[in-house]
Amino acid sequence: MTISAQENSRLLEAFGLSSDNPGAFDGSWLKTSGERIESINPATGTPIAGVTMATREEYDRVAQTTVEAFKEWRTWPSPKRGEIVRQLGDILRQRKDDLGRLVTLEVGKVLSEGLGEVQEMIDMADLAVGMSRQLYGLSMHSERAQHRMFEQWHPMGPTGIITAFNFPVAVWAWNAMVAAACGNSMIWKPSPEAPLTSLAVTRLAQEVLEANSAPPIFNLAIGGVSDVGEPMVADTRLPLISATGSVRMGKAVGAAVAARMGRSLLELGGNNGLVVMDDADLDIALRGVLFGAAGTAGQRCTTTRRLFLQKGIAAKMKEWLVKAYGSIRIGDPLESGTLMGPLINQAAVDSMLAALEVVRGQGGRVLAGGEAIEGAGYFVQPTLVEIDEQIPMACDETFAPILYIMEFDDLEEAIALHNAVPQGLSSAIFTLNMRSAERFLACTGSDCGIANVNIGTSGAEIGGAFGGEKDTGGGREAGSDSWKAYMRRQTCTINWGTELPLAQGVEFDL
Ligand code: UN1
Repeated sequence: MTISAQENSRLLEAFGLSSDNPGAFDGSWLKTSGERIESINPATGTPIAGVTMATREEYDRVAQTTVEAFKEWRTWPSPKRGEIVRQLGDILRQRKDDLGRLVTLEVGKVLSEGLGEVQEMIDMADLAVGMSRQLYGLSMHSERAQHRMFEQWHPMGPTGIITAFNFPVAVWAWNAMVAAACGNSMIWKPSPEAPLTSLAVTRLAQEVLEANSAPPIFNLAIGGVSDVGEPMVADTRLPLISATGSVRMGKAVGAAVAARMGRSLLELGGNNGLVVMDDADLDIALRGVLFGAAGTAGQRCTTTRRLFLQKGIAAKMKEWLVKAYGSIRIGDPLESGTLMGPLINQAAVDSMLAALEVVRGQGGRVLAGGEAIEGAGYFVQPTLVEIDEQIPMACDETFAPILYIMEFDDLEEAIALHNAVPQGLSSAIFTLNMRSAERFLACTGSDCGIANVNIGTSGAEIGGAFGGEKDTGGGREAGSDSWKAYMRRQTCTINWGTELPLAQGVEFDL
């Protein structure tokens, strides 16, 4: 029996899940009546458990409860809200091992990444607890005598959170921990590919809310596009929609939310490039490329998809990479020592193979990998493709472990190639030359939301703002001042004098 099969029932039990679960929560679990879906273990292709999704009416009920919960939650002092987030972080610490394993079981990322994802949730909780005491506004000097002027931040309102399968719980935490500290209630629409982890997390949140008699702010509606996705995006009761996923999805969400004057926070696809200069420390460059390109089986929005090699080191790096790609251990992601698990489903395998077909037609030469792996589960070989110019396929994000390799003469050429794609999430340069590093970070350098030196494109810490430009959608989540997206700003001017002077010296006297 594989480790996955043994873990299946133990993990379901650990989170109070059965083979058939309701797919909506609004303080209590709804008797959902939508379509039944199975969560499939991508390493075996076998079902883990089923979920009955929410209908449109059931979504509506969850949304109404979320609106009611907001009315109370916004009146809690922010540090008291932070205390709830702190307790959620504590429970995640206690349950890290099981939740990390469930992530691995359900989406196929290797165990150390499954655990890392839960650690990312814990880190977010810690950060948001601190934020709850630091939701600072500015004060400014008024031009009018005996006047005081300042900005303050209020909770934005009930928030819709749409997440993708590849970070099924961490991305919820980026949003939920901060949104809760800021005073928002929320509804989570997880990916139908990863319903069980969302149920497990919601159960942990339920424990914390109930223990504190807090209003139901962490709600859940698992459902398809027409029953949950579209009604949520069009819902004028939700002033903020935060969506993570494909560019295609984000363009539809962004347009629909803008049409009703809502605010959207979009974190969409990347097509992340990594530049290796002749003077780089090639040892760390190789490791950075391997984790960035093959880690998570190429299913991160930050995955390294394009590698630019300066001509002096190109042959050597290619040789090392081909060798390393041949020894990446692929297999059961719960087994220790595995470096690459499966893709999420058969459609992902098919789309990788179809993309490679097109790539070959566009002149790409496969240096390593290129095939699906026969047998149970959705395994593929990590793939290296050499290209002479940036072919159209290399401008698209194929959510699979395909790395395109290009050579360049000088840094100016590399930067031009790097920026010549529609997406703008993450980027990296490996160099020991300070001028090259700074050139890459200058405003005429990388056009991405994330730019690293001697670090790969993936694996960002939560302390910085996370997100990207162009087709990546422009949103910023997680650290820094990203909390501002979850609040509304109010500028206040107080006249404590006995006159009513007008700004800009305007006179209006009878
Ligand atoms: C994603 O793939 O949607 O920087 C997020 C990283 C992770 C987050 C990835 N911390 O790779």
